[in-house]
Amino acid sequence: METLSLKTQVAIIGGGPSGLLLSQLLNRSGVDTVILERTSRERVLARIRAGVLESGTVTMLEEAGVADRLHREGHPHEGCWFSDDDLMVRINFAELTGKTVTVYGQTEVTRDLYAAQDVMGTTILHEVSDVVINNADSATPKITFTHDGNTKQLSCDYIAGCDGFHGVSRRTIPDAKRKEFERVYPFGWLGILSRTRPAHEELIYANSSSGFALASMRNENLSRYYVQVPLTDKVEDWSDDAFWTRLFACLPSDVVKTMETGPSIEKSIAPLRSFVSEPLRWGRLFLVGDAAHIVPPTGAKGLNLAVSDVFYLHQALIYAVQKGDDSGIDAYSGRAMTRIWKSMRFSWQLTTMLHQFDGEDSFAGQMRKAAMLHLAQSDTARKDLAENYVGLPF
Ligand code: FAS
Ligand code: PHB
Repeated sequence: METLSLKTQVAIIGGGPSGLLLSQLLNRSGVDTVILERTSRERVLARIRAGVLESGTVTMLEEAGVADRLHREGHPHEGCWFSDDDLMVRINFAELTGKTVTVYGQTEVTRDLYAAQDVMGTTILHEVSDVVINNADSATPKITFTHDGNTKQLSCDYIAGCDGFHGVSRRTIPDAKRKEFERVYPFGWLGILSRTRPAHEELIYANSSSGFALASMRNENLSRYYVQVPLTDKVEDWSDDAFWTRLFACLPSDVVKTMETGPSIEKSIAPLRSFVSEPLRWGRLFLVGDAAHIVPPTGAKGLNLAVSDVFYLHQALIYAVQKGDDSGIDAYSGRAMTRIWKSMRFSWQLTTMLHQFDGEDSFAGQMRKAAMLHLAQSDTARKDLAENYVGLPF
C-alpha cells in the first residue's frame, strides 16, 4: 500500500488545548502546522477537566484571538475560600495581587480553539493511530501514522509533542536522555457536575475531619464538586446520595445550609500525581503540557501550565522557522522548566495541606489546622497563596 506524504513546518501531535493553542498562535504568525489527534473531536470535547484560567492564560487566549466567548460567558473571580471545618478564610486575589482568575471550562476553551482553527483552515487529522516519530534528533524529522486506513508520512521542520501523559512524544526521547520526577498521592478526586446553583459564588477548598472537598462551578446553573476518595474506589461505588452526604460533611455548615442538590450529569474519579520529565526537548521534538508534566488539580495548574509552555515555545518556533534564529528553541526547556517547577511546588504544597493521607498520625492533622490558622491570621501567607494561584509571571 502506498504511503501518502504530507509536509508542514511544525507538526503537532495532540489536539487538546496545548496542541490547538500552539497551532493557532503559530498560524496567526504565518507558520504552517498540521495537528494529529488520536481521537475524534467529539471525544476531545466530551472530557470534563479544568475550570479555572489564570490571568496569563486569558491573555494568551486573547493573543490567539479566541477570547470573545470567554469574555462573554466566563466569570472573573476576585477571590476564593479555604475552609477548615467551619473556619473560612478568603483569599482576595484582587487586593493581594491586582489580578483575578476566570472560571471558564477547559471544554469551552478547547471548543473555541477548534472553531478558530477551522476558520484558519488548519489541517487537523482526527482518529489517527500508530503514530511514530522518526529522526527527531535530525534536521529532517518525520512522523508516520495511520489515518483513514492509509499509512501516511508527515515531513516537518519541528515537532511539538502535545499528546498528554499517555502520548507517544515523551516516550520517543531515549530514557538515557530523560530524568523523571514523580509523587503519586494515595487518593483521588471523585468529581461530579450537577445542574444546580453553585454552593457559593466563589470556589471553596475545604479541609475537614471528613477529608478534602472542592466546591466549584461552570456557571450560575452548573456546579462542579469534588471529594477526596481512596484510590481503590470506583465511580460505581458512589451513588449521588453518598456523594452529597460526603460533600456536606466536608463543607462549612453555613454553606451547606443553603446548598441545592440534584442528579449528577457527569461523575468521574481522577487519580492525583505530581510528575515531571526533563528536558522538554530532544533534537527537533519539543514536549508541551501534560506530555511533560502532571500536577494534582488542587492548585488549578494543569491546563494553565500547558498554556505556559505554549507561551515559551510559540515565540521560539516562530523565530526558528522565520528567522533561522535558534536561540529561543535552545532556551525553551530551561525557561519553561523554571515556571513548571514553581507550579509543581505550589500544587504539591496545597495538596499536602488539604488532604488526609492514609495512616497519618495526629501530628499531621495538627499541621493542616496550623497551616489554615496561619492563612487566617497572616496577610503574607494569603499573599503568597494568591500570587501562586492567579499565576506567576511567564
Ligand atoms: P491533553 O491530555 O488535554 O491532550 C492531549 C491530546 O493528545 C488528547 O486529545 C489525546 O487524545 C491526544 N493524544 C494522546 N496520544 C496521542 C497520539 N499518540 N497521537 C495523537 N494524539 C494523541 N487541570 C486543571 O487545571 N484543573 C482540573 O480540574 C483538572 N482536572 C483534570 C481531570 C482529569 C481526569 C485529567 C486527566 C486532567 C485534569 N486536569 C486538570 C489537567 C488537564 O486539564 C490538563 O492539564 C490539560 O488537559 C493539558 O492539556 P494538553 O497538554 O493539551 O493534554
Ligand atoms: C474545576 O472547576 O474543575 C476545578 C477548579 C479548581 C481546581 C480544580 C478543578 O483547583
